[in-house]
Amino acid sequence: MRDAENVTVRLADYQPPTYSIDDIALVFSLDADATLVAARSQVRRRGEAVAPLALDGKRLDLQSISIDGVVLDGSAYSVDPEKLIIHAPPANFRLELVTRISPAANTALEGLYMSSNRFCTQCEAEGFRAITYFLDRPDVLARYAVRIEADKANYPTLLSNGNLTESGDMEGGRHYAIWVDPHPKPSYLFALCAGKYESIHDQFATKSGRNVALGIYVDPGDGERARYAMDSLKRAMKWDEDTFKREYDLDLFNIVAVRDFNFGAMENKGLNVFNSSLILADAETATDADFEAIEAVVGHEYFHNWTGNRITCRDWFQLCLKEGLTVFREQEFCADQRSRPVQRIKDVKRLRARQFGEDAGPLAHPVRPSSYQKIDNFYTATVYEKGGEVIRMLKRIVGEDAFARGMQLYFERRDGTASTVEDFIACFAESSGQDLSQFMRWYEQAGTPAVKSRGRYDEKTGLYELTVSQHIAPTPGQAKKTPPPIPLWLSFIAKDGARIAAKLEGDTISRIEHHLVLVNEETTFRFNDVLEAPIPALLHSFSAPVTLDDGLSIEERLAQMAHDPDPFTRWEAGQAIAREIMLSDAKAHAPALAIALGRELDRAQEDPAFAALALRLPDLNELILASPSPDPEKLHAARESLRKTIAAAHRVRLEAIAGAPGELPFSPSADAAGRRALKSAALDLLASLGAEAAGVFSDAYQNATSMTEAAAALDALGQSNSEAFDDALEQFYQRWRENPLVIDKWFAVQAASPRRDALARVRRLREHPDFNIRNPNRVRALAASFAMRNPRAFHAADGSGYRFLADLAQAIDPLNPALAARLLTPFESWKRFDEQRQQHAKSALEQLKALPELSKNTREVVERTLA
Ligand code: 0A1
Ligand code: ZN
Repeated sequence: MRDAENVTVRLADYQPPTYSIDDIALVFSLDADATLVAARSQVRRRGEAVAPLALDGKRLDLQSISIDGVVLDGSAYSVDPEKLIIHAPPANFRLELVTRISPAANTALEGLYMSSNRFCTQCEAEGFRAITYFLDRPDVLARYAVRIEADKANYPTLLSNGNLTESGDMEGGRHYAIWVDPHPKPSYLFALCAGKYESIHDQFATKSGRNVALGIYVDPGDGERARYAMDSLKRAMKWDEDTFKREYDLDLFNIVAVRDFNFGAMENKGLNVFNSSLILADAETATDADFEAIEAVVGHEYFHNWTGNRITCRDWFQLCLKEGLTVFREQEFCADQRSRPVQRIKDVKRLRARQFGEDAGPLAHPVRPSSYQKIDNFYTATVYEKGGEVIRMLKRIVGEDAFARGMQLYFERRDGTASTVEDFIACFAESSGQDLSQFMRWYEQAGTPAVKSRGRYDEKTGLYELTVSQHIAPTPGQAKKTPPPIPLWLSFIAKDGARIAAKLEGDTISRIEHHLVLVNEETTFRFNDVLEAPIPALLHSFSAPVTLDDGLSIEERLAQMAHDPDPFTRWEAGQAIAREIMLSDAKAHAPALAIALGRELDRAQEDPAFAALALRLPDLNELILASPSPDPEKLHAARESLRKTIAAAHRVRLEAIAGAPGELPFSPSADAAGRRALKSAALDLLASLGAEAAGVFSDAYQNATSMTEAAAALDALGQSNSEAFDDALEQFYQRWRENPLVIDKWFAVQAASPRRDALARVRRLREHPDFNIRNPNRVRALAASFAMRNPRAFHAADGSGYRFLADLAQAIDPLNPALAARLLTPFESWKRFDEQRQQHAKSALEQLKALPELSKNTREVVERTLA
């Protein structure tokens, strides 16, 4: 069935609901092809006047409807594909509905669906309406009681939110379970899972002495692989108590891992549902990045219990209220579990890789968008990652104490409510006594501020003047911008690395660190008593999500690399030199950078994880974004040439690192992972030497004692054009063919390999018997790896990469619109390229746009990208 016309929803049109539903009792009679859902809701009108009740619904087959026990006459209500409207209901009544749905036919993976013969739900954002008619909006909070009935042999485990109050057998080999969630919640947090699982169990004693039973449910045979997730969960629970004074509030907390899932994971109350890729890990099959992601996402979903579930969003425009804040909490958790500076650099890399491009293209939108067609399309890097940065800046601007007090005020005051960004910010205005109205611009304006700074030092007077300006380029629908407050965490060093104290005009003492806020378009900060020419670092720990043109010379950046006290600044100085060399063909500086990176190698044993980051140059996507008229071929060549200079200069040492035996027994600890990261970085650099270094990679592959090492060696073989790549791939496939998560890696490493035959390879892989268009992980392993990690092939001048992606999205769209729409986001950069590429991208997008049956999700993305 064709979707209804696209309708734009606007924040400015928000109206509170005219009815509330305080309690809902659901009975699920589970059957893969025909599940019956009986819903009994207690409905209450909020206003005086009689008003129609419009309930949301989609793909539902209404079997019966009654009010207070009386079956409704056909004239009392009407049904269309998206609504059930009861024309004149009483003020307070019991509504009973029975709907029939088909989980087996649900390929969209939204609502109730099947994954490997297990039932599973995904209700955020608007999936509950595919289960029953309801006020499916986050500001309607109800208490849920859920009875699940199913065949006992096929579906022995029956799970839902809250606490299990009863279970037992029924006639005909069926059984039931009743789950009651005492906490009122919006429908998007509803969950149900049923099937055959293996489970692992543990316990957590909360600070106040409550004992929480923890369970993780996975496919039979996978139980042991969930241990790291369980360990992460317990650490997250403890951390939230220690850091934010937040305790868990139910007697049990369950996680279910599913193989088919559109996103990473979902924070349903007491019953988190996870993509299995973010639960399952063991020494042999998971990379360190997998372990890190599991820790981060298990933490993220758990932290939602307070930031999202107990305090939820009034409407979907407020999505960042839960997501930005929870990303911030997740990042802080990971920083505390591992190395704070390394975590910060990784978070910045991710922000730059995903969000800066979004902010600079046709899909740019504010952290709090003001309109949307399909909210599914707004689970973006801007809402999540930039949303997290906004919280980090808020903390910098109000200060640690006021931030901590503001958070406690928020938790206390807003608990149990559906809130807005304004409600949140008000807590910090109160705790800090600051006027935060200008800060709201971070939520309202799209676009990455471009900050420019220039310093002038007067040796005679010891005066240093630093002029800092900001500018945000126009974004779709926002031609004019007003300056947001930009926190600058600033300090100075001298050429020899000594820290330089300076007295800010108006201040009484000299300081070695300055916490400033740029509130205007341009400000000159004056510093006195400056004894030497200072090299300024303005964004310690990347204190604001901006681009910075600080005009420093290569020599000054080299001094920062060697000496700046802030690890982020040291790392960034190296990246900036590399960018300059690659973008402006400043090849003459390549040897100097190679020497500086040699020093990183010298001290690599102190902090191998940091050295690994320093050795990785900005990737091609970053260069494309930073280049006014990007030519992917040229940029790739410039990057390879610089990598080659560095690799050749340090070949012996890099080979020694790459060839060092793996550590056994395996440990996923940050330290061990850091040593493996250095090894991977060495392999990656050596890959620039081409097939001549292939022996090192083959050896590294054969001798690998962990998936991290094996994957890094494969990746290097893929880059190096060596024929050994195919042999290793075949070996890898034969070894892991029964493990879908590892086979995802097999697809991904090939799709990301920057070889001349990349496109032919991904085309062959699309036809591979293990490729499955219905499994989002497999689709992303092929398509997202190709479009996002292989920019040279994706942006091929003949448009072949664009056509591949558009064709695949077209095939997926009728099955899974949310996935298809998301796959297309790499097109966001199309307008930055030359005429020929633009034509190809445009025609690929127009081919999609012309499809009459295109889903609302994909249509919105295509139209916004083309606009
Ligand atoms: N709230 C989840 C993300 C999520 C969003 C939408 C989904 O389905 C359409 C699924 C998950 C999180 O932040 O982890
Ligand atoms: Zn989230």
